[in-house]
Amino acid sequence: MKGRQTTGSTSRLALFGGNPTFEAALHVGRPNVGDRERFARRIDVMFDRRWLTNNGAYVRELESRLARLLDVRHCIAVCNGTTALQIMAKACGFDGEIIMPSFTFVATAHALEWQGVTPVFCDIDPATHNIDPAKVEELITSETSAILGVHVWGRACDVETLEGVALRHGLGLCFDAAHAFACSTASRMIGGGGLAEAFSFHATKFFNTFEGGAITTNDDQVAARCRRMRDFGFAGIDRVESLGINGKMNEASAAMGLTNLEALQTFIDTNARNHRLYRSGLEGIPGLTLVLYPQGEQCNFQYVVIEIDESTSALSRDELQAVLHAENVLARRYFFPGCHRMPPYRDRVLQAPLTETDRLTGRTLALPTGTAVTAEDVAAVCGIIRLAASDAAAVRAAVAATTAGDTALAR
Ligand code: T4K
Repeated sequence: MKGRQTTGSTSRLALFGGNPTFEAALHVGRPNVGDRERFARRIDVMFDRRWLTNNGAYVRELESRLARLLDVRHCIAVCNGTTALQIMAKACGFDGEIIMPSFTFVATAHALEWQGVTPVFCDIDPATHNIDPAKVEELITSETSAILGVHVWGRACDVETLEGVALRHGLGLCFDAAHAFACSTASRMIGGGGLAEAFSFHATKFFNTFEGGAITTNDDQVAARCRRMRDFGFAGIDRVESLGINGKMNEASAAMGLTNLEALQTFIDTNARNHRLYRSGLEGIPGLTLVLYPQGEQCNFQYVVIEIDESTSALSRDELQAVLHAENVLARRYFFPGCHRMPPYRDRVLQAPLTETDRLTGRTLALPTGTAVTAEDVAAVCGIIRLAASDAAAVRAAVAATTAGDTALAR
């Protein structure tokens, strides 16, 4: 453990001048790293082959392993999750408007906006944090080309109902599965839903290729278009068949992916253990609930997210975050303030109120997990939260004083 246990009186909290529990920052998403020697050996082979990118042997091996794991016909590896979303939307022929949730990482909206497709934000179901299919229908206009669901925290959208809506209105359907690698829904691996799904393998994701991502699909034509578009539109030497971009995954990234795949179960087990420990460590704190994962499904437990209901909690989400940051626990407010409140979207008129989204963005806090976070670390984080909640009035006053001090300094 990198820190000490924070128990006893709140005066021990760093907010009141005590030493931070953690000497070094405890991040929400330190990268999970598989066997370094195996990775180094793969890199040696890569140099021997003198093949560094552009559909190399490691990329092809990774794609076929991922397709098998996700039980899907095609997997197209790309350089990051944002590019995966862009290529997916373009390859599916989407234009005009796409209905998507605002409660997601801003990359989901940016990927569409960047290529001239307008994101139309839909409210979420507060029980699942995912796009509310009942609210999708009222946003459909003559400009709508598709619905983009996001499997937030790795918990699947209501795929079946969204499929029904898409079918009724002749719309495309695809998914941002950036959080949902190695998760299942209705006992099927996420990856084969809608026309296509887009994954992120960013360093902070539970499975990473440094930077990277993939598009998965069961549609042969969508797959062929994605492959072409990833490589400038080339369909053969000197033969460009469509608009394209450079979305290629390099061989070092694919080598990292192959190495991390070998350690996947360890990553999942560690995340599951941490989640279990947070669950017991935070039990019974009024107003605080831990986001749970569906029983009986495969799950990566990538995110440990707490929801703080200010009407029953002694401290607000932001007060709790201030306490944790003072202890060097860098909890994150994913996905505050919601895409619709960020530029360039915030000046636009909403087509429908985002009441549940606005409520949720004020309540969620992501806590550190992953293989860099030990059981002792989790116990210490839970101890800080419990201690802060036990003397909320003093904590609230200290946070207010710190904030007032910061404001005065800024002037
Ligand atoms: N769709 C969704 C739903 C997504 O969540 C994302 C990405 C995307 C699409 C786009 O996929 P990519 O194009 O990124 O592949 C992070 C990640 O950068 C982002 O990938 C992720 N979602 C998002 C939820 O979280 P930040 O701004 O919080 O990243 P950053 O770099 O501050 O990292 C988070 C923590 O991890 C920090 O506290 C520091 C620590 N860290 C980070 C890196 C990069 C490390 O310890 N080591 C590292 O190497 O967005």
